[in-house]
Amino acid sequence: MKPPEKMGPSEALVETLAANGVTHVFGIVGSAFMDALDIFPAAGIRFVPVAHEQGAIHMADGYARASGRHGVCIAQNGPGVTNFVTGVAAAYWAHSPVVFITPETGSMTMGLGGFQETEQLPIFSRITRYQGHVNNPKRMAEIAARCFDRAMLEMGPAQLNIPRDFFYGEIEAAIPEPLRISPGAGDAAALDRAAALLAGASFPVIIAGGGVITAGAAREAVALADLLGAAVCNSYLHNDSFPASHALSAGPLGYQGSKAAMKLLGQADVVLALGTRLGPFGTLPQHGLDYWPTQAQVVQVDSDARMLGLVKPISVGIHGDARAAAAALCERLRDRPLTGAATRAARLGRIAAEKTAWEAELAAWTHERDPYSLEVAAGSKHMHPREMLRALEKALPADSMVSTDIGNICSVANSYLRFERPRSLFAAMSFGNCGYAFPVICGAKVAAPTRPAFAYVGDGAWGISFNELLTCARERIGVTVVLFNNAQWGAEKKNHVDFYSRRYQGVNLENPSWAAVARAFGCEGVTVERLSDIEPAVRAAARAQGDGQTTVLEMMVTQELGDPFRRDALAKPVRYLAKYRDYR
Ligand SMILES: Cc1ncc(C[n+]2csc(CCOP(=O)(O)OP(=O)(O)O)c2C)c(N)n1
Ligand SMILES: [Mg+2]
Repeated sequence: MKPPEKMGPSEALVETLAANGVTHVFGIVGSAFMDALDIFPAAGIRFVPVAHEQGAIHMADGYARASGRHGVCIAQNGPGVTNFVTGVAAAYWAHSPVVFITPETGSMTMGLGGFQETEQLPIFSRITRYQGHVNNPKRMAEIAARCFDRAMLEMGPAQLNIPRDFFYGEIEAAIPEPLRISPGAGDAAALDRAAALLAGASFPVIIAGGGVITAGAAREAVALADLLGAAVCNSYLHNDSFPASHALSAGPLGYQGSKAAMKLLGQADVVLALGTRLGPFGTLPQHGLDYWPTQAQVVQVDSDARMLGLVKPISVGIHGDARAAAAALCERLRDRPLTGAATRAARLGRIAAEKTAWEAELAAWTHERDPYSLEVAAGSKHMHPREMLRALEKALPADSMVSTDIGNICSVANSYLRFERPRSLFAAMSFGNCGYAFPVICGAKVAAPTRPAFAYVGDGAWGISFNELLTCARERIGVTVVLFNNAQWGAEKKNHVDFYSRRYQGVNLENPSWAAVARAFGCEGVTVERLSDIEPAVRAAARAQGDGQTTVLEMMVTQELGDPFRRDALAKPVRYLAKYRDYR
């Protein structure tokens, strides 16, 4: 660390950002932090002005997920900061190392009910990994640096809260070196026990989770799978945790996931859950398959010790980094006799057969077959969502990044999203907020400007998020929005169909021409009516990204709906009062 020198607190903050490699900060300008903003350019930091602070925090999230570096955003105290809330919660559950800077009412008026005053720490207390409060301007660099360290250490959002008068003054400060600490491979005895279980397995299966992505463990996961001859399932919405073209890749578990993956997991006698918390939603029965192998021995590796054994019972818990742990397991297994070796050929045959069967089923599954879907699709000229998603999958350029929103069609897309490398899929994770995908892909594109970038968004969720088209046009961020226009909040309508005798409330949408709206914003907008138009439209939109041009591809699809999100969480209505008798 360099010796302390005289500087202003704004300089201490900006120097700390620079020391952590920050080159982009998303936000909306505000008087509270103008003294620091003023010197961003001199520190090599581009301020990316957005349309809404929720967009800024989602962009920081997408930036972090695409790059593996910190995503950073800033907002005006009070309303600017409260606009961050949903995005912070989303980043928390996406395990995204974002640092969000929250200037606060001045220290001399706090508590007096002045302008734009609210207590900014309690609001975020349950959705952050760390909250740093600058309680004295002399501590600006120290506390800012700690936010950056903790966001990486715990893979989640850190808040940097700064009373706005603390940007001014004269201090002596030293800028701390970033601390990057890895938990390592984990306890040696636990690794030994895990290796023994895996060596004795006759049908080992690996679940590759988000930890494989954040730890950069792709190569180690492949090596371990090859060594064991184990099928590899992606944990829910982490379809980029293992290369899809690999012979051992079985596809994603969870909602609208791969039947091959679920059937193979169902046969496992030993499961290695590598870098996954085995979240409750991602392990629910799907396609009528209750696939979790309750008799299997489970080895779980997670860098957050609190996740070990939390959701599913485990035999061995390893508190470690997915990459280091996978490498340590490879080392222990390399020259060891493996029970599964005798049946390796049969197992590989089984894996190939399950995948072929699932592919054939998917190819034939061109539309939904429930009575509601058949009815609404019968008279429609629009595309079936599944056929449209298949055509999209084929049209996506190599090395594309895709973000997905929360909605019925986005969820069905899970079966049609395959990736060869990590940091390619940015789904709205467990927080599940509609409006996530578009700003997130904008942030990802800023981080990885040469990669083709696509956001899959339903028309309802689009209404929440399309304001960031302004940012795309103003800042020349070129992404492609694939907008599913089915004129409904489909995922929720599905519940009306299944549980509420089709008594629709607030689910039908009257849309403008979204393609025309995009053009009015200074972006490109194209209405896509036919399957054969998808590939040329995707190609043209991807090319335009290179010129900083954003395109909205408005896909006209039928109103049919895939299996619901939460069959587990709903029940047929029961009414007791005469007044509500008909509502059953
Ligand atoms: C911010 C937010 N509000 C409401 C919901 C509840 N919700 C979940 S899915 C959904 C419908 C999504 O509709 P759309 O985006 O049109 O996609 P579709 O289901 O039609 O494919 C809603 C309203 C949510 N998840 N997030
Ligand atoms: Mg919709």
